[in-house]
Amino acid sequence: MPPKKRKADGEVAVAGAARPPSTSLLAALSEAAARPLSWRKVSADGLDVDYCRLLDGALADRTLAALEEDVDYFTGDLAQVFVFGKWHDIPRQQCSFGDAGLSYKFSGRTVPARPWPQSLLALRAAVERAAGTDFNFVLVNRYRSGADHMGEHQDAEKELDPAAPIASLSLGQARDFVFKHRDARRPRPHKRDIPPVKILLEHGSLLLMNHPTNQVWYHSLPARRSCPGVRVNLTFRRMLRA
Ligand SMILES: O=C(O)CCC(=O)C(=O)O
Repeated sequence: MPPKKRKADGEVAVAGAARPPSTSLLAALSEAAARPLSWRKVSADGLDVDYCRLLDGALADRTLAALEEDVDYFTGDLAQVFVFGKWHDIPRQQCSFGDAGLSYKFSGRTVPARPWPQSLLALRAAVERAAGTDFNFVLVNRYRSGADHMGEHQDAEKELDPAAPIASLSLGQARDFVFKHRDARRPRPHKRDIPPVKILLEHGSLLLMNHPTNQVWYHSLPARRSCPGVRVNLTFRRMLRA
């Protein structure tokens, strides 16, 4: 493996700059997206999501290996959040890529989009074909172990195009993804007893969060000590330009 470039805090290396992905991986991703997919619909009050296995085990393994080689994650300020008056390291690794000039506000941070590396362009094309829509930004989250997690939140920022789904591709360790209705989080007497919806996100799976899911439901990826393996998740998004 070639040595990784040294970077200043907060700076992110451009993934894939050193070595382009093999043409066979690019071709296999394009073939995978052209196959008929078997979708499962999950719906509840204001929740509308679709789930399928986009990549088979072998292709998901190769894609994960390419991303592990190519992608460098944020360090320094961009790897921290300000909560209850203190800075904390985020409990996972994160970086983002997108079309020129785009950025995304997340956990009180403005996350800049780095230029798309080739491997992620191929993955984006496969996800776009499966989802039937186009995306201009991706947030990549890497969970080093079952202790890494993401707390309850909504992806309802104003720069997200509400008409486009958020497409979440998962690689590596399977982990539970939990949706919670906004009214189930309210204090009594406004609280409604709506059960959470849990979906296991498997290696190579694609989850589409369709409108109005993100306005009505919160989602999280809870810590799971029984799931020690590395997991990489990519949420492809369509951002509106200011
Ligand atoms: O890793 C996951 O599946 C969760 C990602 C997520 O919630 C997000 O990017 O907003």
